[in-house]
Amino acid sequence: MRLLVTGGAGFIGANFVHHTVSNHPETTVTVLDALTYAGNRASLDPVADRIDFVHGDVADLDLVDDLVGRVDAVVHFAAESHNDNSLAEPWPFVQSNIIGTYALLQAVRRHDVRYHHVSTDEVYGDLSPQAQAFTETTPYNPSSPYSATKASSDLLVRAWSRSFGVRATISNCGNNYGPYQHVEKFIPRQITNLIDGVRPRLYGAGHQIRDWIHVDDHNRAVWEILHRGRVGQTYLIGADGELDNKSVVRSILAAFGWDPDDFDHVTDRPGHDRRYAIDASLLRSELGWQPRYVDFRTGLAATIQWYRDNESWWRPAKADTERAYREAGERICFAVRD
Ligand code: NAD
Ligand code: TDX
Repeated sequence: MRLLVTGGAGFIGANFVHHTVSNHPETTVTVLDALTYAGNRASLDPVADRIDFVHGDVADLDLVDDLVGRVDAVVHFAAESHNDNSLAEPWPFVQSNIIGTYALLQAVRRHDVRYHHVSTDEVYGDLSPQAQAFTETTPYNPSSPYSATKASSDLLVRAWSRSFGVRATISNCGNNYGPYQHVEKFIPRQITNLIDGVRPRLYGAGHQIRDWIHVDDHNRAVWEILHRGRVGQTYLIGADGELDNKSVVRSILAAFGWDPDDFDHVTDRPGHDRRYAIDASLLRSELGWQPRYVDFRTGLAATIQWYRDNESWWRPAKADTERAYREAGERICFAVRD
């Protein structure tokens, strides 16, 4: 199979390319990536001689049409992915996430190419602590500009599948963790703070719940859906990994041998979603997928070790990222109500 992977220099896309090259050497991989601040060519260094890399924008209709015409399938990871950035400046999210998906859909439609769309559980909005987990039929209710653009892109895929017969599948996954994740994101931010001797930063009281999954488990599910999923179907990907943010920070502190209260509460995110939770029964029953990382602390320990071993990968982005948080108004709060 000839595969086009968009966003392959980002966190999940790079791990997907590594997985594909290692486990499915019969597949030829072309990566299309704009190398935004979130893309890092170095994430593909271990496989550089086994893939083709194209530096370009998924919203470039002509480029995308040309590349799609040369492959059998597309896996679309490329997106602006950080909620905090979407609150500060939404336009790149509209451009990359909506127009970029439109460009790909028009190309796969024209060339009759199989398409897998990588999306997020955030399209469903948030849940109260007692509510049932999201399923494939939960109504869309996005909260942030990021999740609204991802929801928009999912709806384009559904429409192109139904109206034009595009051979598409969609997956909506929870929060990923693992190697090669940008230091703006929650877990790598706290790990790299602690490596630098800086206290972790918890938004508000830290009661928000995320459904964590190791990136390798996510990518094995994407591979299964691409090859054995039903065309036109949406699959939720989750590993029963619900944890509140304070517990995650405390697990990271414990792994570094710090006191459980050695963190700072900082300004909360506006519109902060309370809880995400995924029911992945369909994926498990239909495709037989199961997570390998069932113990969060084991996956976290491996991730911490990766950041310790790969400082040259994350160090160049660290100072700018922390400066951006300060400039966006993040402040330490000394009184946060539980
Ligand atoms: P990331 O920000 O780490 O990487 C995104 C990549 O896309 C970068 O390499 C960037 O350069 C590239 N990119 C951005 N705009 C582009 C454009 N216009 N043209 C070409 N390339 C462009 O993101 P990630 O965390 O790896 O997320 C990948 C996908 O998975 C996204 O679609 C995201 O919505 C989805 N997702 C992420 C998570 C998570 O926890 N990180 C969870 C569920 C779903
Ligand atoms: O310093 C921090 N302190 C903190 O408490 C940061 C950066 C985050 N947080 C909180 C906010 C969230 O409740 O941690 C939680 C996770 O934050 P992020 O890593 O920014 O992820 P989130 O907003 O949940 O979205 C992620 O999962 C779904 C990805 O960034 C999205 O791309 C994906 O769709």
